[in-house]
Amino acid sequence: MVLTDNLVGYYALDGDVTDSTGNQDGTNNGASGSATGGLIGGRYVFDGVNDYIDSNWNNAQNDNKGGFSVSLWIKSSTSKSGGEEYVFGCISETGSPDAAFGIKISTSDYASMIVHGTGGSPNHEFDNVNIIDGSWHHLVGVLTGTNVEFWVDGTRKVNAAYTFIGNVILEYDSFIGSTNNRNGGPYTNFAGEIDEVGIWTRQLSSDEIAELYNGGSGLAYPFTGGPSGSLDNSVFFGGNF
Ligand SMILES: [Ca+2]
Ligand SMILES: [Ca+2]
Repeated sequence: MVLTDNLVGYYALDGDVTDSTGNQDGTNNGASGSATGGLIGGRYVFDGVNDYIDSNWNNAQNDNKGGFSVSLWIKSSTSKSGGEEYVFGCISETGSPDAAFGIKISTSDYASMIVHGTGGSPNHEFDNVNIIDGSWHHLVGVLTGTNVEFWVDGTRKVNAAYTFIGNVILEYDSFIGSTNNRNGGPYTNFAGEIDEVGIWTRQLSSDEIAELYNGGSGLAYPFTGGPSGSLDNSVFFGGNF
């Protein structure tokens, strides 16, 4: 397994919103991009009012609960005490309550993740560590097939068994810098900077998340410069694993 396996969208945000995988380029709606100033290369700056990037990625045909991961970096020094702000997400219309997946900042300025399954079930919602400090932070949300994981700066802060009963079908485009509210536009926009957004239709392993975090330096697509490079682990470790 290599990091590019099941990578369905990667937005380096180096002054444009192209998808490095070639699957679907994003569409920028007001955010300000540049070729420099990011964690790796450039990044986009969001005003917290109406800026967002439509990833143009959706997955209406699949239950993402079976395996799904989103990795991104954020930087902000603007307190969210006036209202939570999404940095990535989609709220679907399938089922009641709606399916949803989101990474956001709570009103306590905590990194947070939310997952809804369809069909009437409890939310998974996780507050964690305060990250509104003007520095870059790595956030990864993972659905493993049985558990929800939330990683902050290379550490798994949450590992909780699913309690919801339904599917996590993301039938509309996921947004970067906000969340898509039932295909009705952005909801709770983010004020700050976002860089290196990746979407996988599988679980990322702890080793892979460590590679992406890379001691706080990040790892540029196509992920050939990390601790174990792009080598398949079965080859790297001599096929014993
Ligand atoms: Ca970048
Ligand atoms: Ca604006």
